[in-house]
Amino acid sequence: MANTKLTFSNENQIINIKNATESLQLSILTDSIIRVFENHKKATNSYAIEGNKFKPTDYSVEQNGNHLEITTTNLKLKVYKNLMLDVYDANDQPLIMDYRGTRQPIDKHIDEAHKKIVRAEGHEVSAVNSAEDSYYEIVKTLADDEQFYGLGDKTGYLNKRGYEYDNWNMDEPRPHIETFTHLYKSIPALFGLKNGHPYGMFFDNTYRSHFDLGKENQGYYFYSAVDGNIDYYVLGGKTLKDVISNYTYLTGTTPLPQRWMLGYQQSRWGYSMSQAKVEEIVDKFEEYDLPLEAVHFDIDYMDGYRVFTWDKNKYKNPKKLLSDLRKRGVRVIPILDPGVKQDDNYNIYQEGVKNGYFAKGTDGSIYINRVWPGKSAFPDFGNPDVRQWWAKHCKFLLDNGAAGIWTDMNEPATFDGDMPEDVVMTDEDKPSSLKRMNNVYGHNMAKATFEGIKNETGKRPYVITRAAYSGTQKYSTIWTGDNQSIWSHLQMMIPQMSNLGLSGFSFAGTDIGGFSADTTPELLTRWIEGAIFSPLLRNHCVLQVRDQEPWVFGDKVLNIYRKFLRLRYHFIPYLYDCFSLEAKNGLPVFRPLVLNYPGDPKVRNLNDEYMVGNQVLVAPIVQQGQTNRSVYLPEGSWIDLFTGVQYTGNTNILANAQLDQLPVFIKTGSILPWGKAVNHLEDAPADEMTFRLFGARGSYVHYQDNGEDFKYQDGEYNLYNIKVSDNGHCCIELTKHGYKPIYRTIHVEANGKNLLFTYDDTTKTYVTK
Ligand code: MIG
Repeated sequence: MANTKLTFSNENQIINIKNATESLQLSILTDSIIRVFENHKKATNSYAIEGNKFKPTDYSVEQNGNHLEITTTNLKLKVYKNLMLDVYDANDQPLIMDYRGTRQPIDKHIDEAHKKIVRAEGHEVSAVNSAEDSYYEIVKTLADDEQFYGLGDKTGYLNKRGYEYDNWNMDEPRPHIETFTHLYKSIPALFGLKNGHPYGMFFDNTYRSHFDLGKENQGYYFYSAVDGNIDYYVLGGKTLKDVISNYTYLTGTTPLPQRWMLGYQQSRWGYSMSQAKVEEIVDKFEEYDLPLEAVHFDIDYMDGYRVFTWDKNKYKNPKKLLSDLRKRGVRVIPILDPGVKQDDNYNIYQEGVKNGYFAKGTDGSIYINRVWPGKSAFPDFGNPDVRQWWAKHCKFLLDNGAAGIWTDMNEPATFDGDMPEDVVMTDEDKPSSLKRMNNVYGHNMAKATFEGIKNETGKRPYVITRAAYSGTQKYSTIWTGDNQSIWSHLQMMIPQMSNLGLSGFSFAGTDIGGFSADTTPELLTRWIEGAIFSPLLRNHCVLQVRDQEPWVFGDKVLNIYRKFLRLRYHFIPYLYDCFSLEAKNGLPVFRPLVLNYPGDPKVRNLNDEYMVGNQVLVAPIVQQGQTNRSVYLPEGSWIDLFTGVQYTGNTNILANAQLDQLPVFIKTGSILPWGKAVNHLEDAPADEMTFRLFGARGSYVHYQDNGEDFKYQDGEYNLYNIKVSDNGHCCIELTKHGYKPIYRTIHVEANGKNLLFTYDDTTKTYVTK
């Protein structure tokens, strides 16, 4: 075969390459994104990528000795006669190289008979999805100096090298630990630094798939799948940031949230069992002078867990309750599960049956499994009609005053065994099965819910989903599912949120305090501190565990909790600015240091620090009993947010952090907007804003819009340029005025002074006295 010749065609940025037996298609989408496709006659529609992503791109295709060479400004691909593929960057640095050897599975020193015994006792022998049952595998060479990031919500550490993972959405109630290969989400987006050179790969295949990232062997890593076409994207870019931006260009960025969504939210399974309990919680937030934007209603508010109903025995008038709460500044986010109760007298079930909207067994009857409502049917969300139907019914919750919808159990989770893979579902316009649709079930449910809210309200929808696939970030925020009130889960928050951010999910959060198990005063305190910059800021827990509201452990914890919520509110305009940038460039708000400093080997395995945008570095205490810690500060100079002490970077410092302290460092030269510490974010446009300079000079661009709808997409937003120059001179310019209301007053705290600017209508400038 090595001697057979390659033939190829090259038309409209698509190159079809053939040898005697096989063929390969390369599509040059942009100068940094190339799709690698081998047709196995499986479905080709993508749930992650919407619309045409081709950009007119200059490239060349040449026969070069023993290979075909495809070159764009950022990438060079070499295809050999056996269709082996090597990818280099613009400087001929190897990025992604097909492995020429054969795999050498780890010898576990066990025969089949003993495997069975070990399994029977409940010990897992290997990942659920071992490469051995794969339909195809893609093996690439691994360098000694190569790190991996991304992959969504996987457990473990920031750098995924040395571990194996599966892509198969599942509900995982056991304590999430680093040996688990998969949780609720499948985000097959892998980012690497090979000898310091960044690249990415996105494997757009929804079937069960597997990554081994140098666990089996130090010389290679591989991806395998049980079915589907070979369909992956090579992502290049000059920097790791470029690579991430290219991934989100392909799968979409997280849209700008409504401003209030960045405020504090309280939740608990059980609150919504009674109206009185909900009111008591809101009363307590007022009594203790704590910020609160939303209370989440778990499954208890429904009538017998029937979706799109409200229990009239518990709630005389839900609409009135929600509107009363809203007047007090608090919104309500009710939950929806996919399972529709099998009940002939229930309209949702009736409609689903009548229209054939539920997943079916192979015998054609409606597939039934048990979830909260008892025996239930499962909407076939891969069918666009089903999504429309679901979207339409969201009106019920919105009419009652819901400010968003929380979608849970959409892996899909079931009580009576897993849903079999042959359950019949629809893949847009063709029959399919769970085998292909499992990993996009939550995606399609979230998308339907997003559309329901958008159509009905015209506002930026607030959907929170547990299950997701690549691209779900366009429709929903996510939380990391059922963590536990244990220190290792606070520790895991940092790498998990970091990798979710790199994987496109900028709007994400953990259950603060821990979902299952009893929290402790110290853990709750360190969790609210460590998570205070988490885009989704929600305390949530399960029924039955001890209470974990801010006040339950007495004044000491309460005062610290309040202090950090105040800090959060000061940072909301900054977070919002980060989101306005993110919506364009796809770079996460909560990010690992490696994204900002990929050239610094010291941050490539850093699991206990994170950054918020480019300016804020956070080093939380995530160990029980600790009151100081080592903090690595990368290049440049850094200012302690609380003491003002300045440190030169490229070094470790020892930071003190008593229970009420969180080490936060601001990059010298930053100007940050400083929001008001209110208990409820106002809907009315703010007419003043404060900016704080850290260091002697700096500049900053600040974004403002109405914070709730899509008008900003038509230019209804403002941009302010704040600049303090070397001589201490400060100047503010409204560089874009598309949103009518502007700040009339701007305070700038710089170099120990508080400067006051007012807007002068005649000159249309900010003036100071
Ligand atoms: O199996 O609705 O992850 O946040 O409180 C439990 C009850 C179902 C799981 C979610 C959790 C939620 C809970 N749900």
